[in-house]
Amino acid sequence: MNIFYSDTHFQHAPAFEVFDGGVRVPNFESPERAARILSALQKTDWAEVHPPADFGLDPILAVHERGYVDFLAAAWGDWLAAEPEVAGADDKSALLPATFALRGQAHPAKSILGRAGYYMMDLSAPIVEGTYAAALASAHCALSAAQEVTHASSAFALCRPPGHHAGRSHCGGYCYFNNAAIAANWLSAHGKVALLDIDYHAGNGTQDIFYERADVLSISLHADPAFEYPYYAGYAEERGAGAGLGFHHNFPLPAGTGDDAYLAALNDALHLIREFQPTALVISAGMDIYTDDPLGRIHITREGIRQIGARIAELRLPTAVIMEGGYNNDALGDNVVAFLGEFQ
Ligand code: OKP
Ligand code: ZN
Repeated sequence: MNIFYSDTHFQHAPAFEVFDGGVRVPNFESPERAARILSALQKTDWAEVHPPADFGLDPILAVHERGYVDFLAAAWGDWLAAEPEVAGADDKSALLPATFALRGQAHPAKSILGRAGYYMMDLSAPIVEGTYAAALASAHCALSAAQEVTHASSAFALCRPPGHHAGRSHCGGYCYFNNAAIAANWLSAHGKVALLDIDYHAGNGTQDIFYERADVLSISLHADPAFEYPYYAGYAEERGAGAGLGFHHNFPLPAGTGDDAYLAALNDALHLIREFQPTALVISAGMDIYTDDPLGRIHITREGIRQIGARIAELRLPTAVIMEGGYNNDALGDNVVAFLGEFQ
């Protein structure tokens, strides 16, 4: 299987994120994650690692609003140039605003902090010097995997930073460009596409991007947003709108969900995909469903992860697997290998 990976991700390494209660914690979405996945793949006899091709900005601008892309590109320089808010408050280690726009009443802001608060959904997407370069390389890994499955049965994009919380015009939850959505949109020029998100967290960004489209079926299995991040999207009654009504599906799962209940929900999702008859499949592959994940509260075993891979592979669709979350670094590489091994 061809794997698309870029070292550029190392340039994105924010030292911290902010948890509920305003607590600064070391960023869970660390460069080590990709290093662990890469080294586990290199130990197999079926993974061939390649750098991504350069697709430029056009396939990204087909998914994300121009103003948002411009913001990401300029954010770091603008942040360094901005005056500190109060004398002494001059920690410039990451751009992270403290005021967020309500989209219903947001006067266009010119200052860097105003734009940051408009384009960010939370305190989990700090911008540092290398964020834009890493996000761009990550999107190009996803596009390379998409291109690969126009002639191969499967490919893996070892994306970092991840993407599924990034919407048309916002970042959040460690995500800046929505890699899987960019790949699915690129593939949609060739026929109908299904995007299945198995990350532990609801893929609110992907939901936002495809909500009114009927040519991309988007499905997300995740912890119920009634108790889990991202709280404001991912409920079962959200099923698309306009032409896209009926082409988005959420499967919220209770805390403590184990392999059997997960696989039952997955079967329902796979049934929807079969009925849709797509020409290609994109998987948002988050390994934070794993039972020992520090951010997760469901209990999928490694054998469960392997079975999830096996059932998806049984669809026999050209499949681009896009890396999303997964924060148990010791288990992450083996979990990815268990999942991907089923696509051989
Ligand atoms: C990204 B992905 C709440 C903190 C939330 C953001 C989690 C982002 C997950 N206590 N932090 O879907 O794996
Ligand atoms: Zn996640």
